[in-house]
Amino acid sequence: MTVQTMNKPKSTSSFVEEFMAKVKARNGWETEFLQAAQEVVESVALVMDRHPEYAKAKILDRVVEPERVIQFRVPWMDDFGEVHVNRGFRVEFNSAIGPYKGGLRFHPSVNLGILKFLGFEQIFKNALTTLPMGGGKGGSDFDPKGKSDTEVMRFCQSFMTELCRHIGPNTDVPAGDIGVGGREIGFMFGQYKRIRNEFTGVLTGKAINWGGSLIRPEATGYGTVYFAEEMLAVKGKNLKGMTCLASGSGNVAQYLTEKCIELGAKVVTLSDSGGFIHDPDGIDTKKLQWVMDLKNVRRGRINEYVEQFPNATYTPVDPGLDHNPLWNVKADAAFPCATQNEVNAKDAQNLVNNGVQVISEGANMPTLPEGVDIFLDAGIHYGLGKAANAGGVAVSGLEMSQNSLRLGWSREEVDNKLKGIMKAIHRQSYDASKEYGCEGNYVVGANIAGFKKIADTMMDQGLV
Ligand code: NDP
Ligand code: 2IT
Repeated sequence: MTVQTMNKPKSTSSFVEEFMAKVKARNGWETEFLQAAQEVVESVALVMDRHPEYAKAKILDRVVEPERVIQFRVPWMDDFGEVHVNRGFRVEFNSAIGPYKGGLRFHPSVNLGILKFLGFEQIFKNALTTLPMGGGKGGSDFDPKGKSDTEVMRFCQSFMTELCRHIGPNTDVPAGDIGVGGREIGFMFGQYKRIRNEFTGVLTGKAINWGGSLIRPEATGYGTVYFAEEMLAVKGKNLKGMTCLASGSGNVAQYLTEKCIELGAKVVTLSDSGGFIHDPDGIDTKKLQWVMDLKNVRRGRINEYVEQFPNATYTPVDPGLDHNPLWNVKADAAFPCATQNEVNAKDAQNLVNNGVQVISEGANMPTLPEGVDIFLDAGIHYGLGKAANAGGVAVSGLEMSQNSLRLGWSREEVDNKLKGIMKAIHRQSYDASKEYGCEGNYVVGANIAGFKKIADTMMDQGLV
């Protein structure tokens, strides 16, 4: 972020430049990681000014360096007897406040730079949840699309055969992310249990019959909506009656839509990597049920929506465009729920020009830095992913607690805890933004609140 505006910190830009030059020299090719690091370093520069003891202990230098990175070969055989070789990773980034915790992503785009950005974000996100979880992320460049259940099972078993040496309920507890849902968690849990001969809460996002938590599938989407409600409440507003845009049509987008419907808001778009649908009548409960069946059971594509509901339109992705027309649909609220860097400066400007009031990010780092600047300059409520989508990992933390207690809480109990956590994340972020002179700037607030918890803990624990 380069523009200095009223609600942004007047930080010592030379500190940021010098520090980031060192990070770039070591990680030059990891563009997403550098993007994530730049945002945090800019946000916490003022904290470093006020806390010379952090600089002396090289807290920031240590925070940008993962504690451990594991990379491994994942060989598997398809249904036709052909051998494939994928790459598996686990980035164990920071264990200051608890066991490494974070999802696994299976997508052909996965590489170390992407997993380092996700693991880095996870450190601060998890710190904000108020629960004792460190930060980690993993995954593979395996593409589950078009694979049979047996192929996915063989892949998951091969992946876990190596990963199981490195994880454990008190060490590192993975969960789902893009391309990893209940089916994959089941296959991986089965293999872990078989090899290690232990039934433990080593993964979260498990099914309810074997140690899962109620509300975990819903948690990220619900939490993202709760965060939007918290931001709006500051100005005495709420989502009721608002027209909303969502991208993606996976786990996060589906339950986000469900919660919007419940709160009287109207979601009019969903997407996948092929394009987006626009349903001006709104996606109601029945239509959402159809989408869930399409995506989770039949594993189909979102363009099928318009055959079923002909009032809607489908717009395929046009790689020649400099913007995504999804974000140019007029709306009051927008929820990016697909992937990183899906909202560029033009998209952000289109949203603002169309009068959007609130953005709450279900995805991790979906908005490019120039887009973030546009939202902040426009003074709209902008909830960055590491605060807004923390409900998913928060309920994963509650799943770990239930596993340790060997009991399960009711839907209401977990949902109430989730609401309380989202409120707490909002409060901490808001208060930190105010304390550092940028009231209402959740980027600065969330990064500072998360970072301070990690930094103070690392100070307590000595040079490790
Ligand atoms: P899913 O795999 O369930 O769904 C992902 C959705 O995003 C699909 O509709 C997919 O379309 C679309 N998508 C994925 N990659 C791309 C891409 N490169 N370009 C365009 N569209 C894409 O994943 P989730 O819903 O779990 O995750 C969505 C986002 O939310 C991710 O950023 C994830 O990191 C984040 N998140 C997830 C949490 C969770 O608990 N699951 C928690 C916190 C954040 P297609 O099918 O065509 O690939
Ligand atoms: O990005 C995320 O926070 C997740 N994918 C969820 C991680 C978790 O451990 O539940």
